[in-house]
Amino acid sequence: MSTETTKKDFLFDVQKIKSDFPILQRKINGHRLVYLDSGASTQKPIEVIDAHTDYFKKINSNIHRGLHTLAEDATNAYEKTRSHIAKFIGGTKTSEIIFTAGTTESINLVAYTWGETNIAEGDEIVITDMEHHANLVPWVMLAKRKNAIIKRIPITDEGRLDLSDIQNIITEKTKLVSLTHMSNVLGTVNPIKEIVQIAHQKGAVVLADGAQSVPHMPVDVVDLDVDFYAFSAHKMLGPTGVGVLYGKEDILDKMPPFNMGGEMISEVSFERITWAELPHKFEAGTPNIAGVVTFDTALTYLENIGMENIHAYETKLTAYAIKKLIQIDGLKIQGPYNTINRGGAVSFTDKNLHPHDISTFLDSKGIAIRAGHHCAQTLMKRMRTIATARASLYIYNDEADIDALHDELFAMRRYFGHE
Ligand code: C6P
Repeated sequence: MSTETTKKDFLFDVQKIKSDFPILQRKINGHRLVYLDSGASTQKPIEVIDAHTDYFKKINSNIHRGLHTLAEDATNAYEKTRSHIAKFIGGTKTSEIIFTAGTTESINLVAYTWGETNIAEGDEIVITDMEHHANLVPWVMLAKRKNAIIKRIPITDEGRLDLSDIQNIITEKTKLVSLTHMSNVLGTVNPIKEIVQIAHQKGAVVLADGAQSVPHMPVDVVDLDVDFYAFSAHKMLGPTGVGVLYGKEDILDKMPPFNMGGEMISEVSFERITWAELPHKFEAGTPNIAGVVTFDTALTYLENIGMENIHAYETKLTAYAIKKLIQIDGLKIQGPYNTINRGGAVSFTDKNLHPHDISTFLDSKGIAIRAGHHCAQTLMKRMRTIATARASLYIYNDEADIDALHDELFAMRRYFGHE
């Protein structure tokens, strides 16, 4: 993580940041685009868009194979991103950074390799009541295959983890604790470090789903002491189809490979096949080279602002959003009302209107939010709702965007006769 730009000396010039994102100039249904769906995927600054084009204009080639200049340039650019990520998440070894297609694939990789070899009948896998399907379905299916047991850390009505019974939930039988660092629905930031300590005392490994945290706050996986950490480039200004799995080297070393094919082997004969060194053992075939190379520019863009500054700015903007939304009659925020250990995913329900109708109305005014179950159906059930509307914030949002959301929600209630 770059510490050159400190919290104190950085002026968060959101207008300048906005001007870096060409898509924000677009009109939607005749209105200025107010993009409040960054939890689903963020927009891309011009630097990232140009880096993608430049890759194809200047260095396009396959990696780790060719001996010609282009192949070397592409390999170096690809590996440069790996080193950059290793620094970005706390100074890990590059052998511990595996490129995948996204958070979903990163978690599936662990479930199908570590999970298949380490989970046996009667073992316990602990998740929480606020997981995205990406961190729930692979474990439920693994448990079914192995006759293992899924246990859940419950949540409070406020939308925080309820750790009051944690010593009975994580036990000596627990092999894995897999939980989200930040909820994509509630915005809650979970105490990963505390949970890692408890899990390690009981001999369990911990996977944290960082899809919603790495883009918004400084994350140091070494300090957190997690065993696995997963995230996606497209939620942090980078391209789609690129994800990261961080894993501790000693654990990755013992895991079998995930996909079989080219580049993940050392020697192949009909009698015996040996695997490539880390991290290549887990990167079979031709990866998304252009995407990985482009991701480097996204990381630099974020570092130039500084993750501390991003976190501080978004916390202030989240507080403003909550303050404005609670002024609207009939609207309920689903998730913590204060911004302590809370990110900028702000879900809400309206006592009269379905979230899909809210989203459609807002879209007619140029405002993009997400509505639905947010790939968290079990969480919806716990919240006693079938869906929520969700505004999710990022570095290019400002108070004017929140005001637009507030004013149109207010107008919407009047329009539907629910003043
Ligand atoms: N959440 C949202 O709108 P992928 O699709 O693999 O990049 O990320 C999956 C994922 C995993 N964990 C969490 C906490 C997530 O929020 C997501 C993606 C998006 O909330 C799309 S459903």
